[in-house]
Amino acid sequence: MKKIIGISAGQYLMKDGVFSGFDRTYVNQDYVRSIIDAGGIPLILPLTDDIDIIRGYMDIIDGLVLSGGHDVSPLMYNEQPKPKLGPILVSRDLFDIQMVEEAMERHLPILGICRGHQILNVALGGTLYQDLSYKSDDILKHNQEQDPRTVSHEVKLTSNSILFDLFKAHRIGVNSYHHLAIKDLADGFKITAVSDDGVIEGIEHVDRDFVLGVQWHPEMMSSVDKEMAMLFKALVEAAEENSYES
Ligand SMILES: [Mn+2]
Repeated sequence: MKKIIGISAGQYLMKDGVFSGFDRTYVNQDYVRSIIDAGGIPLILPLTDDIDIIRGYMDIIDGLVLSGGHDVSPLMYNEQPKPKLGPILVSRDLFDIQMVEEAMERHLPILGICRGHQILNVALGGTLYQDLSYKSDDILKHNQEQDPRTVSHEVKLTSNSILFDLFKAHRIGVNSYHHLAIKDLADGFKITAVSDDGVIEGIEHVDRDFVLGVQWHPEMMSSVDKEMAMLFKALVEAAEENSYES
């Protein structure tokens, strides 16, 4: 049977239409398509604060995608909010952090995307810049205003990384939809992709076969970019090859 890849869902309050005022669980279709194209079974995992449900998710899935969404609350890494922090959803932060802890315990492969890349770092003890301007006043444009399938800026890949093995290049083009970035890297991770302004755009866990975060959105590029699609294939393959018995 094909491997089941869980995708952490976001949640937002409907502001218009018949269902205005109702919370909606969602992921962008590109995540679903990317998992299907990679040969996996996508399964959307709605947020909950019930640990038994989270553990139930873990019993079902073979790999985990942490999807994009709200800014991460700085309270998750013991900092107070600064003025440029955007909208947060603390219930989702707590959900994602518990998902990471449970998935790590079970040695599941994890792919964190954008917010997922950030929360992966926070869940394992790292910190974030609440806005790129708090890192430096000389940074690249990371908020893309063109087709999401196209390249916005480049990143340098480090050798001896999953990303370098997939892309077989020291520089690749990525899209960019973030104003937060990793500040202090969590223990156990190495940096595998950096933009020219020093923003950490890729991380990998050194003790696991496939626990990886990317600051860009490969799922949006995977329909037109073979290597971006390969990243999802690598996740599904990691799920297939995972022999860890919890
Ligand atoms: Mn970027």
